Amino acid sequence: MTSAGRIFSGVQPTGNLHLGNYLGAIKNWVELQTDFDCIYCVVDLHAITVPQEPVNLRRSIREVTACLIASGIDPSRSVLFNQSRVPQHAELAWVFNCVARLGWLNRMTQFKEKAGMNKENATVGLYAYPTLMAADILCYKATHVPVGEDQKQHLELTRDIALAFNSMFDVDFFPQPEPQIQKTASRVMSLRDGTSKMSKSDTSDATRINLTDSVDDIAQKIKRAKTDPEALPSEAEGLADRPEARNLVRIFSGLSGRTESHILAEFGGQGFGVFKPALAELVVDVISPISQKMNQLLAEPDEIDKLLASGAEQAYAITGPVLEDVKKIIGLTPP
Ligand code: AQP
Repeated sequence: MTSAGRIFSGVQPTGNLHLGNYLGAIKNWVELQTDFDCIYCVVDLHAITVPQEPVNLRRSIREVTACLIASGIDPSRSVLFNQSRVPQHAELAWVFNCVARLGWLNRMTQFKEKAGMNKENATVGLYAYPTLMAADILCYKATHVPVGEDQKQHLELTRDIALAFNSMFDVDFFPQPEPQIQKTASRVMSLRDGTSKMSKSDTSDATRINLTDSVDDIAQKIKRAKTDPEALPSEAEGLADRPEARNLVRIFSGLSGRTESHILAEFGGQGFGVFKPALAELVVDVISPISQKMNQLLAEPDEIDKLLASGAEQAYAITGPVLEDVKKIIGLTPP
């Protein structure tokens, strides 16, 4: 490895990727390719922790792959594949299910959020999601993991599992992966509710900007985005109790690379009738080239499948030996 370290990160093929995925993860992943040895995974085994229609899942795996490539993930520089093609993820997850304690998983807030009121009906897979995530990271002995706010707790658990494994078997085998904090990390919120995150699985398409949206869709969604009747403030503090306004300003900031203060110095005192069209123009400038490239890629689905197969081979070259060592360490195979 000649790089600053090895990055692992993943995205679920649970629907169209949106502006939240782009600003919160993918944009950063593209930049990380310069300094790190990067492994990017379409985490289809995570996707099935909640019910998926097989036809949609199959389509989403290709779409998400096309979207990552169109956004700038370069399969000749980074390893790009879908998780289910590399069996060591699931195999190591089982080993970790036998290392992690129920008490550790009981503390995971994402399970509580995703299972909602009907916890008894949630799948065992949704509950064990964090041990699979630990396996994803550690079967590559990744040193750095880009994490959003919502994944910090899972990364902590990954570190605990690595330590527990090393201590149970008295080895120094798994590294302690470090969170890779994004310079521009921010949570993109729903266009209809500034207090809940923009999400692929939100039933209302009006809540998000998909990376596949047309110019007209983008303009309409931003025009109809919930706001308040006040003009924009001239300073960032003025956004404190205005979640919808803050969200739009943050999206502007994430896409333009300008600070919130800088943006408010320009738009402060003006209404959304001025700000929204400027934001729509910016979103279109960033997203249109991505959706065009994505459509070109999706016109040749076999090529996407070939790329995924080739990425899986590269991934397997790393995970195969790691799992052989794990099996020796725990006594499943001769030393
Ligand atoms: N709204 C968001 N703002 C910032 N970052 C976000 N991410 C997702 N939504 C936002 C980041 O995108 C990466 C991939 O996420 P994921 O698809 O694996 O899972 P998720 O976080 O559960 O995303 P969704 O859209 O909400 O999917 P569903 O609806 O299927 O659960 C992660 O790094 C995530 O932080």
